[in-house]
Amino acid sequence: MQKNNLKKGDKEIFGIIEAERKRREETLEMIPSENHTSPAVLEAMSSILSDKYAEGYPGKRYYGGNEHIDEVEILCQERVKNLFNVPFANVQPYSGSPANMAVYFACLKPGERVLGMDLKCGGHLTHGWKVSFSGIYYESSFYGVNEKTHLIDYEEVAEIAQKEKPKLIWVGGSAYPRDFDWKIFKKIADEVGAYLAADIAHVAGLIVSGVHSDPVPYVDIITTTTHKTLRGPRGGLVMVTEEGLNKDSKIATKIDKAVFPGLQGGPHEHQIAAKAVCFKEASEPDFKSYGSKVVDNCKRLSDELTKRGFDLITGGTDNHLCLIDLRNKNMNGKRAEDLLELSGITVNKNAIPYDPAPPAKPSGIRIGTPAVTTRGMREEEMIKVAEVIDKVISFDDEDKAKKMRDDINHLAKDFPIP
Ligand code: DSN
Repeated sequence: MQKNNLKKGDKEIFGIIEAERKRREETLEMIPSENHTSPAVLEAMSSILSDKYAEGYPGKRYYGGNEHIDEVEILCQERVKNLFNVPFANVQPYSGSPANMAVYFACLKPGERVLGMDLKCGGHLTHGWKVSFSGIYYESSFYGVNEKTHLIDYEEVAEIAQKEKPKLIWVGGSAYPRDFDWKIFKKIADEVGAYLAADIAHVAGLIVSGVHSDPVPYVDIITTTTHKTLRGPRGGLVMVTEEGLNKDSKIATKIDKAVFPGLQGGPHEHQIAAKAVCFKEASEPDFKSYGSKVVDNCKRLSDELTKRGFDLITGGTDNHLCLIDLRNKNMNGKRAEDLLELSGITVNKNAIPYDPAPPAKPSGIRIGTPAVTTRGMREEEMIKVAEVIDKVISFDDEDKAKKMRDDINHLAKDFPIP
C-alpha cells in the first residue's frame, strides 16, 4: 500500500494540482458558476468518509458500519432545512444534473411533458434540451425571452403553458442576469396543474443572503448545485417545499426513490459532509454580506463596462453575472475568452439570446463576480477589471493582452484566495 502523501507518492498529480493552484492565485476566476471553497469544505471533501459505502438513507442502509455516516447525512439534511426553510431535503445528488434528473423521475413518466427556459435564452440543458436525457426521454417545449428586452415574457410563458399543458415547469437558468417572478410562475403552473420546479443552481447563495427573491413560498421543488454562489463542494441537492407537499403528499418519498435506487448508487458521504460544512458557513452572518457584495460588485462591473461601450444583455444585472453581446466590438465570444485568458481573466464564451452565431463561436461572453468577491475584491477592483477587459477587447492583439497580465497578477496577489 502506498503510504506516502501525494507530494512524495505521486509527483505528477501533485505537480499538476500545484500548477493549477498557481494559475488560480495569479489570475482572476470570473466564470459565474465557479468559486473558491473554504479550507474546511476542502478538508471534509478529502476526508476518510470517501471510503464508505452507504446505499440507502439514514437508518435504512444496505451496508453495515454507517453509524457516523448517518450522523453526517442527518446533520446535512437538517442544515439545509434550516438554511432554506424547507421541510424536506435529499442531499445525495452527485451534482446538478442528477438532482434535476431525480425531479423528472419523481414527477413524470417517460414521454410526458416538460416546459423549460430555452437554452439559447439562458436556460439549462437539463430543462428539456434535445441532446440531454431531459429532451430525449421527455416531450419538451420552451419559453424564451423577449427579442428586444431579453427579459422573460410572462404572458408568452402562460400562453405556451396553456398550449403545451406540461406536467412539470422549470424556472432557472445559467445565463439569465435578472431575477425571476416566482409568483407569476406559480399562477401559470397552477392553471395547468403542473409541478413547479426552481433550479436555483446559480443563485442559491444569493437567495440565502437575501439579495435574490426566494422561490420557497411559491414552488413545489427546488434543485441546486452547491458549488456556485453557495461556495460549497461540487455537488447537488433536491428540496421539497410546503407547497410541494400540499400538492403531492408523496413527492418527498418519490424524490428519495428517484435518487436511490432510481439513478444513483452509494452516496458520496465525504461530499455530503462537505455540503454540510458549506450550509453551516452559508448560515453565518458573514455569508449574507458576501452575497450582497457579489451583487454590488457585479452591478458595478456591469456599469463600468456599459460606460466603456459594452452592450449588456438586458442592460445590466440583478445578480452575480452579466452577459455581454460583443457584436458592436467586432469580436466573437471565443476570441474574447482566449484574449482575456492571456491577460489573466478567466471568463466563458456564451450565446446571447437568439444568437445568429454558432455555439463554438458565439456572440457573447459571460462574466461573474462570486469568486473574486470571495477573494475580498470590492467595487474599486471592479473598475480596474473593467479597464483591463476594455483594453484587451479594444486592442484585439495577443501580445498586448499578455502584457496586461502583469496588472492582473498584481491585483490577484493583493487578494489571496482564502
Ligand atoms: N455548467 C453550469 C454553468 O456554467 O452555468 C451550469 O450547469
